[in-house]
Amino acid sequence: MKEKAKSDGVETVWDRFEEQQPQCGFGQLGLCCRNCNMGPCRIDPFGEGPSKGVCGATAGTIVSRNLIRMTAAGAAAHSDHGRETALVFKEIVEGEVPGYEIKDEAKLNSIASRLGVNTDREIEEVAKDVAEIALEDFGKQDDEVISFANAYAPESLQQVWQELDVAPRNIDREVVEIMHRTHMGVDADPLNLNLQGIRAALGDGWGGSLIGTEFSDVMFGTPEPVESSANLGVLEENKVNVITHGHVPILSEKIVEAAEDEEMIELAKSKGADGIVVAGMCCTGNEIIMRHGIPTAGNFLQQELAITTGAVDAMVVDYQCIMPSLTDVADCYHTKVITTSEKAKLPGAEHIEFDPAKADKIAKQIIKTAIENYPARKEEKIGIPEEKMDGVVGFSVESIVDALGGSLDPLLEAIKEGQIKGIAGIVGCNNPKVEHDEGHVEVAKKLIANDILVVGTGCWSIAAMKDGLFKPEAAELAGDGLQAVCEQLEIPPCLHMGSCVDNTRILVAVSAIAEALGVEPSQLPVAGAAPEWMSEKAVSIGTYFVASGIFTVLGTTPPVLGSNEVVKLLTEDIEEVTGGKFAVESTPNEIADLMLDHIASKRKELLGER
Ligand code: SF4
Ligand code: MSK
Repeated sequence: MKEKAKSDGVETVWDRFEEQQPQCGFGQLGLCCRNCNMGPCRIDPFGEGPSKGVCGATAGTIVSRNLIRMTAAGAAAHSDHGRETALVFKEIVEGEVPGYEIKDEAKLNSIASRLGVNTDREIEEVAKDVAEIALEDFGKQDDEVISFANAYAPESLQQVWQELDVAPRNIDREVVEIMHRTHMGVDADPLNLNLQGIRAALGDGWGGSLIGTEFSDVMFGTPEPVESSANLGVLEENKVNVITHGHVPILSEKIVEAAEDEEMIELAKSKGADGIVVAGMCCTGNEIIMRHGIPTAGNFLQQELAITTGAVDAMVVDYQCIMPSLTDVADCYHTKVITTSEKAKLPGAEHIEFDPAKADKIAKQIIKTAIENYPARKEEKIGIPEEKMDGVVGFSVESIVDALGGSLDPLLEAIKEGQIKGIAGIVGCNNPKVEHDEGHVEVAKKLIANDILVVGTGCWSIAAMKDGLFKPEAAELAGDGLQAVCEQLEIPPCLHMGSCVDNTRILVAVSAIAEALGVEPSQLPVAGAAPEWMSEKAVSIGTYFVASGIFTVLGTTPPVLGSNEVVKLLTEDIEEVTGGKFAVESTPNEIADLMLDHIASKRKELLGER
């Protein structure tokens, strides 16, 4: 597809990446500050030029401020998504959004029970209280930990947070406080700055993102195993192809329904098409593949290539991870790029603003726009690759427990016996700094070969699926122990747990395992990796995992190397307090080795293995 792009005269992310070389060294090291207009200031990493900004800020201060501003942006993105989900949920309860309903009452009751809400009432009453508590977590003004973190995080973890004074008090406040503290002349202490970064990240993982996941399950159903397929080959030449790209399931759920509407199918036929294909991309794709088995066209680095097939009649985007270049690429074909959120508009795109109160009508309008664009295809530019891969997805914590026969015990037993040596979470994006999908796939393969059960989310999931790692037969690539468990349970050795906000499913699973074993999450043979991360959300995700006791390996280097003090804090010192820490490794082999070593050392401590 890169070659097709070239011959069609389309510029892609890889071309622009080349044009940016060499990228700014100060930026790579985190040593540039432009937080006030006495700057911009740069610190000389070789110690020959300036060692302080105009205001006197040191490398440690500047690197820390830059890093936690990344965390703030990532936490804000996730949590704003979570808030939107919670607001629609509240509107369901108030009867203001007729297109939506409470689909999973059992999940709602289980959330309510965790929050201490009385469930022995009409479901609407329960829902009202749960919605109120969630929204309070975004706006309360006291200093107590947010209710969702309090209800979901293990007691031992919460104690650590209290001791460090990093328990999140309000999801939004922690983000705002980062912006305050990093303003010129406020917080200059690297440790203090990074602690606030941790607090905001915890507000994301155990707050905003968690609310996003849990309420989406209640409204759209908790995922269960379902077969589907992934890669650009899921597009069909003779059908109207609609791609939904971004992160929020609120609209894409309705687009899936609208595309199945007889009236829409008839309209597509009247334009000469055989039907309508809806395919996902990035995490909107993950949301609809997990719940409905809707195929996924690709992950982050494939968004431009999808349009390059010449067969995408509409690319419908909500927000996050949407390249502004999409409209330039679409100009070379007939594709309509449709923006739907007031928060995320693209010059050159058609804007059809989404309103949950008119969800069905708007979803139909979008599908209709795609259908009407079908006859505008440029025949000579159509070229859909054949590649697509099948697999089983839909592994929520609930469905994993179901697959295990109703309790975690068989998994715990397999871990204790050594059939499964440990669990690894692989998450995150694509990044043109590394070969597309290679890190994701190779790390996963090495881990399963060493009897590590792999779970993951985001663009990792799409990479793993395209490589066949979600097929039950992929168990053949696993070590003998893991292979036997997979065959017995009829599951693949790599499990798709959802979108980026659904990393909270991994937090919940790890917490449940720790509690079942009576240990802290940091004592478990568990490790995480983000081999190809690029987004600020990944900074927040990595930080909340580390602050929750998980060893996390990054495959692309964060902009922190300009300060040894900050590097030491994140890769060494933090382990003494939270039990988790970061590491950075660039090759998939070494990423996997670090995770394997960590898991082996935890097994030794926990189970006395040699
Ligand atoms: Fe320079 Fe300090 Fe202003 Fe940053 S805050 S731009 S280091 S003077
Ligand atoms: S979509 S945040 S590129 S995983 Fe969630 Fe993929 Fe990363 Fe976006």
